[in-house]
Amino acid sequence: MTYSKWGSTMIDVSREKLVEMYRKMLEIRYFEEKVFELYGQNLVPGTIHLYAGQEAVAVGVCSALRKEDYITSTHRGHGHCIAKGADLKRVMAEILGRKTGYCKGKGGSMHIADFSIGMLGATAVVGAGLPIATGAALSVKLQKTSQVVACFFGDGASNQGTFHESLNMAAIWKLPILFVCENNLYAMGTSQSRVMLIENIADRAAAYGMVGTTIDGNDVLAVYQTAREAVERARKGEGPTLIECKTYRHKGHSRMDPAKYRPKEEVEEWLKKDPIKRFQDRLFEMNVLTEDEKGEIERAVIAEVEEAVKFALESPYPSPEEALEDVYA
Ligand SMILES: Cc1ncc(C[n+]2csc(CCOP(=O)(O)OP(=O)(O)O)c2C)c(N)n1
Ligand SMILES: [Mg+2]
Repeated sequence: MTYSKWGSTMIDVSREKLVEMYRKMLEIRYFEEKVFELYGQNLVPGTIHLYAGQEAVAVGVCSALRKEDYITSTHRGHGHCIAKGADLKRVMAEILGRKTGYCKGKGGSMHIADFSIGMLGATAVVGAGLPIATGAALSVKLQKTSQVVACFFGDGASNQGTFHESLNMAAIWKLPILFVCENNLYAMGTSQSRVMLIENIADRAAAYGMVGTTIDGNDVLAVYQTAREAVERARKGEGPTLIECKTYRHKGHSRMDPAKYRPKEEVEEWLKKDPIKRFQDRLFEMNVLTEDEKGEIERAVIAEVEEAVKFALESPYPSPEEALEDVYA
């Protein structure tokens, strides 16, 4: 075991696990860069919301989960899917609208789900993941399995009614759930300070009698350690936790949004806190990673993403006759 210092806490985590976390974060980053490039080439039908910059949240949380545990996602969901172990090829194929994708190319970026790895789905409706996650956690409790649920959502979603209803229900029923708020300071072009009088969204946990904590969402070990503690409490029947991760998206809200509403100094400051660079420096310091190993990992990840792109581009589009298949409403 390697012991890594996080704040005043020592985390017991193996070298393999640390490298795996680093690799997953890189996978998400390269994947998103590729999606951005493909979008620019007009190969992505619909819109996209990129996760680059927020990798430490998805990877930190999902690294504390088991395969059978559940997650719910958002419109910015590629990172959650990848962190939970989705097949890069099928994710890319879905984003490019191809038949080999998770929804046979008919759902696109915001509808990817993979029940075989506990990924209950992305959703275009802001705040819609919260009641789904709460329902999943209730089912876990009633069936007495030892699973837990991690529910990802944004700062904007925390102003929706679904947030308040879900947190209250989860608290009174002591459901095994982690409410993971990715506070990237903006909901589209609206900064948090324009729509909330509080600075820390985790303060809202107290209103439901729930444990709440605000952490550095760009420090993957901080996220991992906090998620582990919340998972442990959830598995013991001690109920939900609200974890607010302060983070920042590198790109605009969606498509080609240049995000001109963000002050230049703010962007620069957050780019310096890039979660991947920070983790990489930490791994060098801890002697977990060498320059050679870093290069090897990068090459392997780039090859894997390129393979996913090739697979997607070589896959056919669904045929018009299939348009109404698998449609439930
Ligand atoms: C119910 C609903 N209202 C409004 C929208 C339009 N919309 C899409 S994303 C978004 C902002 C969401 O912000 P946040 O929850 O902070 O997530 P982020 O985009 O920052 O990841 C809005 C308002 C929507 N999709 N669904
Ligand atoms: Mg936001």
